[in-house]
Amino acid sequence: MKFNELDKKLRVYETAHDHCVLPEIYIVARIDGRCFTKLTKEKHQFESPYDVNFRDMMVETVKHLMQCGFKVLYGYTQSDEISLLLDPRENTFERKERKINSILAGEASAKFSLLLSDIGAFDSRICQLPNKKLVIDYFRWRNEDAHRNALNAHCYWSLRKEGHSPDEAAIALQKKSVAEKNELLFQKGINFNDLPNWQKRGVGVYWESYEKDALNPISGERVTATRNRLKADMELPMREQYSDFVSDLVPDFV
Ligand SMILES: Nc1nc2c(ncn2[C@@H]2O[C@H](COP(=O)(O)OP(=O)(O)O)[C@@H](O)[C@H]2O)c(=O)[nH]1
Ligand SMILES: [Mg+2]
Repeated sequence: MKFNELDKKLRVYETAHDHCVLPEIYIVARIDGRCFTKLTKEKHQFESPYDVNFRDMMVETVKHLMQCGFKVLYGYTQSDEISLLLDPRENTFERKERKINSILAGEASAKFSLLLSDIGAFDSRICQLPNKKLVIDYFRWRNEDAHRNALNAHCYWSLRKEGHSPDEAAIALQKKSVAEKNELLFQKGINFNDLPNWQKRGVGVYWESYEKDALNPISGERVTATRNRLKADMELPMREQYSDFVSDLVPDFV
């Protein structure tokens, strides 16, 4: 068979299910570490429940994803996951879902592996959100998830560090309410309210503008130029204030 015939015959199998996200649908990608339970506790001994080096590697990975070819308005990370809000006008690769997912998973895996000096792989999935309210609720959901995980993880690891087995610690927490978990920590000298906010709320990454001294190359005059840089925010607000904060970052369609 000639190349042209083969090309025509086989191309359809490659492209027929190449779904494009429709215009005016917001795209949020969630990139998640693959088998990171094993990676953080067996292959590498990161501090449990929270490790500052691990957090910083995740933040660096978010920053890399925000500069790898897509226009990303907001990045958010908690635990081993990253959420990215793409600019709604983003049209790279005609908004092909497979292309966006494979590039983001590949770039995240490459960056994180370099930082770790070992293999750390990520998957990626896209949420197609039809309105701004849902985008705000999406980020609120991940923010609340971080909060809930922080309470559970601190309780679990305080029991483990006292010598309880994984099963004993899990069973002890199974039927406890939020108030009882707070009390459990308090009895062990930990006030949940005083724990670092990045653990309870996650870390947000967004663009900020700043003034930079520069030299006009033609006139030689000193001028100030406005530049953009990424800011990692470890003190995110929570609840309604977080929804308002996200709302300010999400553009309306015009
Ligand atoms: N030791 C440690 N583990 C972490 C940290 N952040 C996230 N993890 C772990 O990463 C895993 C993320 O959960 P999940 O994605 O459901 O598990 P996976 O399917 O094994 O990747 C959990 O086991 C967390 O305990 C950290 O700062 N320190
Ligand atoms: Mg994971």
